[in-house]
Amino acid sequence: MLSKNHPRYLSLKYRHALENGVKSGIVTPTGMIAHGRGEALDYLIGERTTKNAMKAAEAAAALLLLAKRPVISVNGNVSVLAAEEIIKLAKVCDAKIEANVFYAPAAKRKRMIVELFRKKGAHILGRISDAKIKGLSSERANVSKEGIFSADVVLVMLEDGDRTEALKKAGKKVIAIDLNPLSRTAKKADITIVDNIVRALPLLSKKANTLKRKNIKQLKFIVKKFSNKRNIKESLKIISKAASK
Ligand code: PTJ
Repeated sequence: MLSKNHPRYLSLKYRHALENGVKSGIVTPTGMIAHGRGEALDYLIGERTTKNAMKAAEAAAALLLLAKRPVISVNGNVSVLAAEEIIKLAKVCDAKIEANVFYAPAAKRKRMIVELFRKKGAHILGRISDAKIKGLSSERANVSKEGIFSADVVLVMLEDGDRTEALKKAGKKVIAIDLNPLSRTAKKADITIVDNIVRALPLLSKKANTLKRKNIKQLKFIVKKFSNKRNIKESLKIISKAASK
């Protein structure tokens, strides 16, 4: 019998959560495809957090602590895989959480996400979309004025597409968690953590808790010395090394 921390056991647990999410409608059926893509890439990085991802997580935690209006954006997949870890991170970084999805029926699915978080004791934004992010034609454009619209730092995950670019054009800093270092999201973000969200989110909370002892100057230094381009290159090296073994 597999232990509860064994990657195979966890992988079945997450698949099951997503399957149930698709049945209830909170997860879009395409979410299963996104998850499969993630599983394949996770396998290539050894289903563990690399040193490289740790460096990115440290810079991301520093940026979240420096932010004045940080927002964590959650969609269907993220909600069923890691709602509790999101709530913990939001508390540590004093961030808002907002439901934002790509696939229809967007309003209904966002309501379900808000409800899922409410049941876990967290009030999140997304039920009301009273602002738009310019340059986006998808549902992702519809946001909350007090949330993503006025955020200075946005944490995004489990998505690819043009949103990161649009958020950056709107003057925001973007942190992404993405197992694919070559996705548009990963390449356009200011800081990309190439890791599985189920490991990266608790790591971010841990790093933020530790970095809370640092002053603004020290936090700024951590962010400044981080290069996303270099970090992505390193992640690609890890993947190609695994693939050539
Ligand atoms: O709930 P919605 O409507 O917003 O739909 C969301 C999905 C996930 C369906 C949508 O955004 C989508 O299709 O995403 P993509 O284009 O498949 O991109 C998802 C990215 O996340 C890919 O680069 C995957 O490798 C990556 N990914 C998948 N699972 C994980 C992951 N990254 C980190 N942790 C994971 N567990």
